[in-house]
Amino acid sequence: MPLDVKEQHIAVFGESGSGKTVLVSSFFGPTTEPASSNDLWDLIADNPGQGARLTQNYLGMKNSSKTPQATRFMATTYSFTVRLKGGQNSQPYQGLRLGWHDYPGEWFHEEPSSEEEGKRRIETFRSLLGSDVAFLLVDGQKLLDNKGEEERYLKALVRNFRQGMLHLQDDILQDKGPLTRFPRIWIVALSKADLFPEWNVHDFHDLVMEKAGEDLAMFLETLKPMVSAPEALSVGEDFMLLSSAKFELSSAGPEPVDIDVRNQVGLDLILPVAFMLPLERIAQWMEQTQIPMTVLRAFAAGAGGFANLLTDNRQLVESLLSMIPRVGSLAARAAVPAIIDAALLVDDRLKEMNAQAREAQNNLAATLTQFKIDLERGRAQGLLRRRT
Ligand SMILES: Nc1nc2c(ncn2[C@@H]2O[C@H](COP(=O)(O)OP(=O)(O)O)[C@@H](O)[C@H]2O)c(=O)[nH]1
Ligand SMILES: [Mg+2]
Repeated sequence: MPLDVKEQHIAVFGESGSGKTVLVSSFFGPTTEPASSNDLWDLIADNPGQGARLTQNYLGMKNSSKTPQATRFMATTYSFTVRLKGGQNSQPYQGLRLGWHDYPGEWFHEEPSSEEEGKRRIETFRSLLGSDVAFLLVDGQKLLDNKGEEERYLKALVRNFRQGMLHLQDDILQDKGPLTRFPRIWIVALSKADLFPEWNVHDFHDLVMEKAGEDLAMFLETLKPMVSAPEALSVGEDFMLLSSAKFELSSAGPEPVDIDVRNQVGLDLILPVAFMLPLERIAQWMEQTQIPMTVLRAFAAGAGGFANLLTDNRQLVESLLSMIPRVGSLAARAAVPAIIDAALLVDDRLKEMNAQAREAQNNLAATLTQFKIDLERGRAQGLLRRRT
């Protein structure tokens, strides 16, 4: 019997060599090891062949310090399910599904080799539209290679992303006009953060904004005409640090001499970011702007439906539920405090709810409140910087 799952998609943009394949391998690989078992859920690769390949990549790094084979130009979509443990029959979902879409950076500055390839790019790109969250990877190695003149790399990177978007704009939009469903949170993520052991996310943020802040602002301007309610777009407001493993390099060559896969940074924040950050952002947008309900609803379809699982206050649940499907702006205004409460639950209340959910073996609520706790932890540890 197929599981009833809640689905969420992320899009990962990064140039060749920026660490995309290693990232997804290190995200999935450890979950296949008995030592890493999670008390609330198992992570499953929906395509077994894909799961086997990722595991192989991971074990190659772990046991032989061997990095995965380069896959230039290849866009790949992975599908994972967070399968909740225990009989969850009374619950609305038995699992959470994460669609993970890799976009190779070359697509942005190299012409397709054939018409067929061009078509495939557009098709693949369309899958982007189902994502709420996009990651723009900044390659830590390239940052290091350009030490002292980081703007050279950073500006070129952001410009390439922007050019690519401009290029595909017509094909994606066709004559549909601005899109309601579109990634609205673009997180700037440093890959290979182990190369900067002394950095926290604010150091990274400051460098990016100082050297390429204008370019990010231009990227935002490029995206605006593509979406309805462009006020509901966060580009360059969220930052994070990622390291798939600690790589020890030698001066002899590019091959690492040791890869310590136990030393990961930020990978455990990917699920919380995918599933909880959009919900939190809805609350912020509702609070500060007049964003049309159609837009919030489309966005909420991904994230907001969770809100009712996060609180036991009936009234709050009802106002949330009524807000998300179809109400007009007046009622929505009235519901604002409620959704904000649910999405911005903090500290003690959150921990209390998490404990209650675990106690009651409500693994869905326990997982979602845990994700929220994880986001707070990520912030406190200086790994995640969210829009304020
Ligand atoms: N220091 C460090 N190096 C990494 C990390 N992830 C990847 N690398 C290096 O970057 C290379 C390219 O990574 P890969 O995932 O294949 O890049 P892709 O082309 O974006 O898929 C790897 O072979 C590693 O040498 C990381 O977390 N830390
Ligand atoms: Mg790759």
